[in-house]
Amino acid sequence: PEIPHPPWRVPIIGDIVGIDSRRPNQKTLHQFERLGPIYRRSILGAGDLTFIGNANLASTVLDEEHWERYTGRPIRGLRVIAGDGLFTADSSSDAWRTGHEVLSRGFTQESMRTYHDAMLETSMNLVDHLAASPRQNAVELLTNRAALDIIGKCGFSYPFWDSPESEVFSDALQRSLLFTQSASIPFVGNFIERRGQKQFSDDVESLHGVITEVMGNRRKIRDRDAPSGDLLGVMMESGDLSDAAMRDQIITFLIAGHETTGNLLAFALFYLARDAALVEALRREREAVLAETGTNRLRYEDVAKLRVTRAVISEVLRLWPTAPGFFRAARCDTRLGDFQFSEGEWVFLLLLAVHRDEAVWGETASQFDHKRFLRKLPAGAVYRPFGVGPRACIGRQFALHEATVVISELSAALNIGAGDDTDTPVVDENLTLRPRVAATFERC
Ligand code: MNH
Repeated sequence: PEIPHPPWRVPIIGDIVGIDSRRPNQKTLHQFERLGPIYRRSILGAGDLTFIGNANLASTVLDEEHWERYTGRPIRGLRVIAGDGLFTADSSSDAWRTGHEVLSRGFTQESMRTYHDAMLETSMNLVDHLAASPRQNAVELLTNRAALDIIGKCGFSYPFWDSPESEVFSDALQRSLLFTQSASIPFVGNFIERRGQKQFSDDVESLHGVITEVMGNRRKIRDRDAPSGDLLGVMMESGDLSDAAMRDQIITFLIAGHETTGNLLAFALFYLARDAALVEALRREREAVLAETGTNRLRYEDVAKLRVTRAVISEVLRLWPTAPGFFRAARCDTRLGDFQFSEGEWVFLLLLAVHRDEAVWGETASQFDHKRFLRKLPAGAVYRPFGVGPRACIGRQFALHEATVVISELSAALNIGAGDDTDTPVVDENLTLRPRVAATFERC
């Protein structure tokens, strides 16, 4: 059988009708509704793009024996920015093997412990900023700033919060990720690429300028009080990475550690703003944990006990996986559902759809309900917001600890109100999913 394709195939050029270059992943989610859980666009000059969107097909391609991570076109596009950093390097390269081995040392329990206080401190900063004006129209900008500050401080001893580099970095990153996404879209992407090239080069230069600043700063403080267990510390001490390789890794971690978590926090605030009882539950849970210690400051080991807070975060990442999907390629000739794939053929697994599979999660699959994560997950669930396998997210524990700390601090300190009356956020895309969140905050 032939894999379904969207209607209105154009002679010679192929399946270009209905591509949404601004919100490609949300468009794909809707395509599955009419085309079924697998469909393909065949486009002149771009080849075949195959999308999969249910749990059953996902579990097939997540089997590492027959399928492997594939460096898709948007990822290759990122190499101009992130070189051979951990995210963009091919699995078979020395850059990936060395990078993975060295940087893993920055994510041990021991290192995670040393990051905790910086996460708390930034959370308090975020509370102050949210409470500073009665209404915030772009909460996502502040949560992204907080996430950049946290990865900057924990990874590289570089606090971004009050630094002018913060805005430079965020703006340049936001635009260049959008460019990378749009330019990698078949057909329309070629026009976008030509139009945006100059701005993109400028942005890449700004990003690299910030990295020079971060490295210079770290070298200065190195002799005084270098926290040797942080990401830059483990890279410098290993002696295995050239300066160029370190730059690639720094920019990779500032990017990977910033947008995904910052957007997750904004999504969480969207739902908390609409459920005062849930906020109350988070406060009670926190008070119970703190009562055992007799202080009002969360310690590292307290965070794992915040089960409801953690369930909120898990549910946000189910409904809105901020990294909305990833690529897999066939290692050999193999079957996927009813279809035959040859070695090297690839698919894009849309987590955004897989996480909403009604056959697994029931008919309320598209609604927010954190209680799902207080029970055993349903049979057949494929829940992989951080990927899986050797190329899974190296920052998973970091992100979950961070998000739990931030959400716990915010919900304890602030009453949160919705800034509009929608029950679904408007979500922009720039490789990650980014909600527009308006909300009101007051200290309680
Ligand atoms: Mn993260 C890879 C999701 C936070 C650093 N990350 C991935 C992948 C997913 C992902 C999915 C695999 C993508 C693929 O297979 O192509 N990451 C997330 C999400 C969050 C997140 C949803 C937050 C929420 N990631 C972080 C943080 C850091 C980080 C925080 C750093 C501190 N992630 C990475 C790196 C990779 C990665 C580095 C690439 C790992 C590799 O390929 O070896």
